[in-house]
Amino acid sequence: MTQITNHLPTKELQRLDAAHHMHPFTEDAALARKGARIITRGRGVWLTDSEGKEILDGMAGLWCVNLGYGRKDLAEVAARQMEELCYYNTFFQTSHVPAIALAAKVAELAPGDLNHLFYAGSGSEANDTNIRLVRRYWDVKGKPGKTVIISRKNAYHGSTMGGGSLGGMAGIHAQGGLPIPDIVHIGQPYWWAEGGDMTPEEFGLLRARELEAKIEELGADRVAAFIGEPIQGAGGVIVPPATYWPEIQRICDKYGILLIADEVITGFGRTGNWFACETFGIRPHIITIAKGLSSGYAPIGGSIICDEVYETIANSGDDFNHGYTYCGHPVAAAVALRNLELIEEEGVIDHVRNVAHPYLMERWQALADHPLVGEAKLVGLMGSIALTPDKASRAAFASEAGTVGYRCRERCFANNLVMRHVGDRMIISPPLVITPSEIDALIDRATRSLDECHAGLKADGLLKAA
Ligand code: PXG
Repeated sequence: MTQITNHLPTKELQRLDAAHHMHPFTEDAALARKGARIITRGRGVWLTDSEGKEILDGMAGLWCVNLGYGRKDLAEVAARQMEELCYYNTFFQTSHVPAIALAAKVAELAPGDLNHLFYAGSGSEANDTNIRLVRRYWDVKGKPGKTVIISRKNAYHGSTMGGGSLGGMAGIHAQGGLPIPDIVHIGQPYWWAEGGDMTPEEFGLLRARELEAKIEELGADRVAAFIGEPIQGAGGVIVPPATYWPEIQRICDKYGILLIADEVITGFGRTGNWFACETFGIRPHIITIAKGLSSGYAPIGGSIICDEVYETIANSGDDFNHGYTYCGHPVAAAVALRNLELIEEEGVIDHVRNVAHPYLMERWQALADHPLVGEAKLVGLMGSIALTPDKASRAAFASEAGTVGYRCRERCFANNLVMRHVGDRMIISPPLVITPSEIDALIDRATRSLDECHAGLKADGLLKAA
């Protein structure tokens, strides 16, 4: 068989990819006809593809490569750890230094009394763990009927049976019998699309109070927890109105419901603090982490657990019957620990707060003057713009949702910028180390793409409101 390397022609790589590699969240036959874009290299915020094009990665991979690509330091740590101890389990009364050191570091960085880390290999796995944790907690507390977890429509919490059930994505629920029992969904705090004539503040309260209504409807003796992303990521970088999280917190406190903050995207500096819970003043019992924990250099995730939940389960007199082969994988843990140290040593979070966010904010907000753009949102380095045919009424397009967003994303691809679309919202989440001149390149390419998209919509008669 031919050795498959970067040196094969793109067409041949695409043919082999289509023949043997089934892609996530993809209509594979359609992709096979088009051919996947093949990425061969990454340095800083830049990717190179198999055609030699230099692409600015406005998404940090998939919201994860926060330190940027090509860090020798992290490669060396991985190599060293593989030689020292490539793997050992943490199941049968054993532990190892990378798992111990990373857990201690995460506990130091996490707010409040979130002092205990249960490892997973990904965000989805960590959220599956969370389902087990909160149900086990209430069972040990003598309230086995408290099993329901309340989430939101258009939330994303992963793609395993548990994670996909917690999420509120209709497309995921439509395949494979999800959601699993005792997971229910309330409305999302998406003012732009759903807020009607209300102010954002009024709408934020309204949507938060759906939680109270749901708890009342089910009975507090049935509800174990509420889970939410501080900012919905995959749902379109939806920043909740300022009134939303304080009201959610009040309701969880009032009814004694556990609060899970899914910080798989927002954790480790994305919003300008170590955790978005600090940015929004949320006091969770559990935080889900993954992605930025290792800047995507190794697959690792976990649940950071508060003292009360941990101690209750730890002192139950029985095992917590849950775990994954790769819980605390030594190579992934060593890489993640070094990643967190680098974030500290290089002052990456200060860079986000004091340099990258203020500069990007100025340029991002100016995009709202573009004829195709309604609102422009940015928290830390997580941003979105709403595309609309009519800003004043916040109208949706007459075309099927996502048609315009997809066209805009195609223009971004052509202009060598990775900017995603979710429906007709464009989103960015660049590496946290992005510099002002790279931000200029991002905005210039985004503006060109918006201009071209706008001209194309005009030419094709698609600038119509629904
Ligand atoms: N929670 C949140 C908030 C996420 O964003 C997960 C859990 C699941 O993590 P894993 O590591 O199991 O993928 C995520 C993942 C997208 C997209 O289209 C977003 C994610 C994953 C794949 C695609 O934006 N987020």
